[in-house]
Amino acid sequence: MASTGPRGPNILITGTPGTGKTTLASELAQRTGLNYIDVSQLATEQELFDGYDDELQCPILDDDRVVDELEEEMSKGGNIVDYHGCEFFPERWFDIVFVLRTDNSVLYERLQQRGYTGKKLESNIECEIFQTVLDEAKESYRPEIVHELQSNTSEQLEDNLEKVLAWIAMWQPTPVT
Ligand code: DAT
Repeated sequence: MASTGPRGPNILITGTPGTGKTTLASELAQRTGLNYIDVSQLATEQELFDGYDDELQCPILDDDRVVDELEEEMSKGGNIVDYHGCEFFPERWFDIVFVLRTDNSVLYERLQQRGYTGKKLESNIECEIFQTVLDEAKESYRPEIVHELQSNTSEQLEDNLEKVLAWIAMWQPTPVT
C-alpha cells in the first residue's frame, strides 16, 4: 500500500515569553485542526526537567527527554509546536519557523501582568532586546524557513493568523525521490 505521507506541515512558533506564542499557536490549531503542542506544559506534566535556572527562575528543560517524547508525533507531521527556545529540536522536524517579536515596553507590561518581577523580568526583556531567540532560530534552521512576526497588537495577531493560514493552505509535502 502507498504511504499516506505526513498529516500536514510541522510548524514551530517561538519567541521570548510573553510575545504571544500560545495565543497564536492555539488559535491556529483550532482553525486548522493541526495538533497543538505546548512544550512547557508537556515538560511540566511529564516532569521532563533537569535542574533549576536561578537567573530565569524556572526549571531547566531536559532537552533529550523532550525530543524523545515528541519524536513519534513529529514524524507524523501536522504539529504546531510552542516553545521559547528552539536550538535543541532536530532541524528536520520543522517545515517553517515563526519568531514572534514584541516591543520592549509592550512586553514589559505583559510580563509584569503575568507576575514577573526583578531579575526574571529583566532577563526576559533583555532576551527580547538582544533578539536572542531570533538569532538562535537563524543559527539552528535554514534562514529561508525562519520568519519574524510582529506581535504587539490585536491587528498584528489577525495579520499573523492570516499569513500562517495562507502558508498552510499552499503547503505541499516534499515529494520522496
Ligand atoms: P507566550 O505564549 O509567548 O508566553 P501568550 O500567548 O501567553 O504569550 O501572550 C501573553 C499575553 O499577551 C496574553 O495576555 C495575550 C497577550 N497577547 C498575545 N499576543 C498579542 C497581540 N498580538 N496583541 C495583543 N496582545 C497579545
